[in-house]
Amino acid sequence: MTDISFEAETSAKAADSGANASARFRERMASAGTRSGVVDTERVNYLATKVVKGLNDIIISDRVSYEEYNALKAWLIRVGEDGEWPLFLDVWLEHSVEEVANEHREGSKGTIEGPYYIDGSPELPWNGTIPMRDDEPGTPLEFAGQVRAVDGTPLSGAKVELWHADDLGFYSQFAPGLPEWNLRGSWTANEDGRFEIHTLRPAPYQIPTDGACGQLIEAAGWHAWRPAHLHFKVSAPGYELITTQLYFPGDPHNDDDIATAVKPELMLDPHSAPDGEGVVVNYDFVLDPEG
Ligand code: MBD
Ligand code: FE
Repeated sequence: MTDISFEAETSAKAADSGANASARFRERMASAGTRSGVVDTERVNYLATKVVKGLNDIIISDRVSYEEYNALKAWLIRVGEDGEWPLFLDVWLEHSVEEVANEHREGSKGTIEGPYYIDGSPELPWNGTIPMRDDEPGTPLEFAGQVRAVDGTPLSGAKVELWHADDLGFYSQFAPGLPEWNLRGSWTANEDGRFEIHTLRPAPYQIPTDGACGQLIEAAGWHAWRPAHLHFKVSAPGYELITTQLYFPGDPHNDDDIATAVKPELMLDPHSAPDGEGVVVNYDFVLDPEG
């Protein structure tokens, strides 16, 4: 057994996590092809005009001063320096983009991806254990379920990707000192579309407080908390991939998630494990056909 030292992890700086999130996002956009992230001129003209006008309207109607304008300028510069554009956008805007994108779905509810997804996590059998350190702190969580189509067909071979923070609220590849794929894995559902995930129950999570986003939160008198959550991407050939998160009842931040990403359909119903060790929970994912 290795003794876990949290020293590296807890020395994590918002700017390091921000730099990682910015770099990972750029890589993904690059590998998604030349046209990804490109919007046609007419639409840019329409949307950018509307955004600029909206801000000008606020400045006039709320009589924004030079002090306030310069505070905003300084803050925006810092968001860039800290690499916190991914964090800022995903916390305060992505939920509306997700709402529009997933309105048509009849299957499981989606919610935001957030800034900490990494493609290509270790592939595990249908009932595998998530990669973790020998004495990874946390309560064991046995998460079982089935992937089905909206018509009820079990989706054999469906892929269930899970990523979550450790007990201190850090994500591997975004905080120092964590094994590369810690608490990240990809399960392949069995012939009946079933999977059994062995992991740990995540703890409530605070977004980095020492960077630009933390500065805004403090200046506005807000809080930095997200409720404890598990992130998923579930997919099968011929079906629309769903990105979602699941939550635990009773979390103090289920009703005031800073990222506005909680929905009633995403609440788990965990029970104590029969052997008294940890919790068990069941949740099925239902996918919409493509096209
Ligand atoms: C997270 O872990 C997260 O899920 C979101 C949406 C934003 C910041 C950190
Ligand atoms: Fe998260």
